[in-house]
Amino acid sequence: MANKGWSQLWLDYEEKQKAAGKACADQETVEVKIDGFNADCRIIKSAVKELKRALAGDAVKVTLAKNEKIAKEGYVVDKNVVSASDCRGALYGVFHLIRARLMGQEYADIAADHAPSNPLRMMNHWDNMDGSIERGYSGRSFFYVNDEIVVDERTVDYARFMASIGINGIVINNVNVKWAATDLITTRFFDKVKELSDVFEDYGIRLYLSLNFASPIELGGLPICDPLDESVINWWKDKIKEVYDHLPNLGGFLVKADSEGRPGPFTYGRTQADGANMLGDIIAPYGGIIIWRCFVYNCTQDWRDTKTDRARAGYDYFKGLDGEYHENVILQIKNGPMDFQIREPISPLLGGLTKTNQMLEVQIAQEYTGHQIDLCYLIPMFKEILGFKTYCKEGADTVADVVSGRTMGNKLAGMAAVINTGNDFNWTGNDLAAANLYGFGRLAYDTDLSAEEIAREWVRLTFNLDAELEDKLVDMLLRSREIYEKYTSPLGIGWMVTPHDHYGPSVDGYEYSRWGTYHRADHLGLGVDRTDKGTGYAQQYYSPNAEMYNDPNTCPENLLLFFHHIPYTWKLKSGQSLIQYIYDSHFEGCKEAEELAETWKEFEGKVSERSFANVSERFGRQVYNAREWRDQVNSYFYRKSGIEDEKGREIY
Ligand code: GCV
Repeated sequence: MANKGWSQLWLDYEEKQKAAGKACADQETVEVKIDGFNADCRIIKSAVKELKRALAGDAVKVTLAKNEKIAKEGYVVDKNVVSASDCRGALYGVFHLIRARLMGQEYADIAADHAPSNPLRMMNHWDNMDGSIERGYSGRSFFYVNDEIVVDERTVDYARFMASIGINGIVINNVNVKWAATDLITTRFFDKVKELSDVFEDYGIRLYLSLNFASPIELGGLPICDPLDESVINWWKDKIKEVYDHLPNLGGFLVKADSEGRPGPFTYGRTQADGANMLGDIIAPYGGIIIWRCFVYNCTQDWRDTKTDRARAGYDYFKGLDGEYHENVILQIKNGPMDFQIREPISPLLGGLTKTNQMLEVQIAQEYTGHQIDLCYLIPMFKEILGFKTYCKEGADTVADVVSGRTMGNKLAGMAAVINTGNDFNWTGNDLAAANLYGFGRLAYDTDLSAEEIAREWVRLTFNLDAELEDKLVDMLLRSREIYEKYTSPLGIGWMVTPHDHYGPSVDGYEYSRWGTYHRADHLGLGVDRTDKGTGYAQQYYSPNAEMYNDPNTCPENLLLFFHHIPYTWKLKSGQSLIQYIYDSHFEGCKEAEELAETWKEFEGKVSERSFANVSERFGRQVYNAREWRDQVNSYFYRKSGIEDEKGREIY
């Protein structure tokens, strides 16, 4: 599909047909019978189109059957019959059938019965209207060029990819809503947003917009945006009516307020609930929802202040308002209390809130995990997050339970990812980073899938490898997160990255800054004391997690430095001292990154030349990066501690 100018990712039907020896695949061989669904439904039409393209060459009759007993957006597939109670479910079932065929299953063996784990399965774009992407590592935006919205064939392919992995909501603009993006809710852009929303609707996807909380000032000319002020409320009422007159299918708004310089209710002495509920009440009659982010913290901290702890902020600001948020408001909570580090504990707000709709936010854009240069398959991390036992309730208390709505019976619940796409040929910068794009959607739809199952599916759908190479690639993906962790910041402490850019090492880069992201290394040890004697963050968890984290002897070692200030001579369970662990893990991680690059050489001639070249170039940069990290971290801690490497290796 190279002639299109962009890859077909895991839906490259032509390649698969070629690989299966069906060179001139004929769509006419595929017959689709519609039983009980409205054949004019736009989603059903997309499903039929997709079946014909994907299965071309198969002499098959597929039936799409309506069955009211099947769960919302779920499906049953039995050989060549796809049943569902709604059109989205039918489309997902169709993609299941296609997946099974592309992975080599015969119709006679295809059997599936699935209901989505999460009601909301969303992608968040941090695309700006000038075409740049905040934390984007895959080229420019494919939604915007020079402050104009683009809707073209690529947009349609994008919607197909998202539907194929079960995504049902997409936020099309950056949460930092600035400049032209504020105008997305004005006549300047309504027609184009509507066009985009129609493309999404064809694939069962709702379009959402990020909202500028200061719109009453910036668009309305009001002097304030106080959520309890009558004139502000009236302005929003008129505005939201106007928006829905033009965009009747809009899902709602995502709001970043009082965060990193963005406007919000705090300016007027109001709470986060005041802001969210005001918008929620106004949008409710239109069936819209307000997704309110909990990424609220003081980003003007004095590094000498050891009592203020950024990790505490989300819980401190939001827990006290539990139960005050209205029914169509949902809080979106980052997986960790800091900011998408390679390892962090789980945010104590997840499950800490017991009377509030909540959803999980993760980041597949690799801001802190290698910029889609370094290989870092994130699904194992997401599995850990979902599997975390919060102890918020007897039974059904994991993060997966909480964010699916099972724990507290919420209808509004789910998962969102900050997306890793751009207009690069391969969409994700590194061909292998598409595993995270694919994997997030599959996991959000079915949180029981394992990281390995997802990796294998993606590998098999994307490439045509023999069993041995398939195993190798799956293994590379599965090991990649730990490898990245080993050569970067140790044992949960995070950061140590080049300020602002966030790629490459700078151990003290954020140490004396205002962002609240300190490692607190001195000549005796490192780590942040977040125990009851320190910042008290550990106490934000339920028992027994609180006690477990509070004690360095029971704290999981991979989070030791997040919760404790530990001497370099501290003995880890392996018998190694902390300083020796730092040296060893950095040498090891770097060596393993070199091995990944070496193993990739075996794929030459087995994947397309383009893929081979793309990934080889990335591995070259990863190895360079890993060496930089190893040398900078090791020499920093050698100089600080004055303790020699037991193994006598050269530390620069
Ligand atoms: C969109 C981090 C990133 C910012 C991002 C912010 C957020 O701080 O570095 O680029 O802003 O998170 O999630 O709002």
